Amino acid sequence: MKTRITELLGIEYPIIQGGMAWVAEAHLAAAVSNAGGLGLLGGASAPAEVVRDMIRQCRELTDKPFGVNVMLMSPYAKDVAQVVVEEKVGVVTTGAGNPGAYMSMWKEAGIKVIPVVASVAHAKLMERAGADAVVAEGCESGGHIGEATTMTLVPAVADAVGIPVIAAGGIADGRGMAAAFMLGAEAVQVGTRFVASSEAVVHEAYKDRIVKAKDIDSAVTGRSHGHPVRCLRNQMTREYIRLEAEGKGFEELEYLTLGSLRKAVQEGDVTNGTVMAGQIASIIHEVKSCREIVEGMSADCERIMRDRAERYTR
Ligand code: TUI
Repeated sequence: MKTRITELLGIEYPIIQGGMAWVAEAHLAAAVSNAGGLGLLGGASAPAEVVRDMIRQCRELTDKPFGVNVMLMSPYAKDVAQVVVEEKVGVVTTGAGNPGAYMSMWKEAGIKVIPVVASVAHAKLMERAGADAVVAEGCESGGHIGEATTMTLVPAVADAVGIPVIAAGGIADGRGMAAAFMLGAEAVQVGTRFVASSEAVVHEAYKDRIVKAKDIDSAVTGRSHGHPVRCLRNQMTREYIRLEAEGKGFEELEYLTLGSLRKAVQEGDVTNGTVMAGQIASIIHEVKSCREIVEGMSADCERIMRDRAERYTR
């Protein structure tokens, strides 16, 4: 499949792996890139030197293009922003904020910059600031989310900007990918589906929780204090949501989630840890290799787009 995104990034399939905190490390990113998509390393809240090591490790594992996600709420964001320049990373995506302060530095270094946006206003701002593309991320996504759904955000952003749009949030198979293309996207960013991949260095209990998730298992914590995070329901989310209903604020609630994503991803504590995952977890029924995911999604997407066109236009 050829789109402006496959051309821009020099990749075979228009599939980008989300830069997920604690999950998007070198093995996963390299596996996605080796499969023909774009792997991303998640800077998350890691110190800059840890991100530098991840970049160097990823280079050992693939000679294909890969990128780094800079999480702008990180206390180390400024240093990570510098490291991607020093390490000559080809592609940077950003999340959870406005990357305006780093834009000229990255563009001067020849980096392709793709901010994740959750609104039309932010997408327009990023286009004016020189972004090469945007990821329009709907609130079906796991982790830190905005308000709009993928179904409404993607066409609205596609209408509002001239740069290519990558759809994210609720996409885990060829049907979702085809739907995103119908909404005006030229690639998809996929998170949860890659967490449940054989190459993801994630505790088996976390993968199993995704594989067993039902449609109603998704919860959002932190809406009351303006830091909404989507994850799978468990003891932690029940307690969090109960305390939120009692009117507890961000500071009081933060202790519940401190280190809790790492606890789930690395220790497999899916009861008290934070199991970030998108709503689409419920259609994921087995762990697959990154190659199976990338090739399977693309093949199904192409077939669906061809078949449906014939079915509805006869
Ligand atoms: O960043 C994400 N998802 C994330 S980051 C993350 S680490 C974290 N953990 C706990 C609490 C908070 C963060 C886990 N998941 N997705 C990209 C994304 N960006 N979604 C929404 C946004 C966003 C929101 C507001 C982007 C920009 C924005 O405001 C723009 C502005 O002008 O400030």
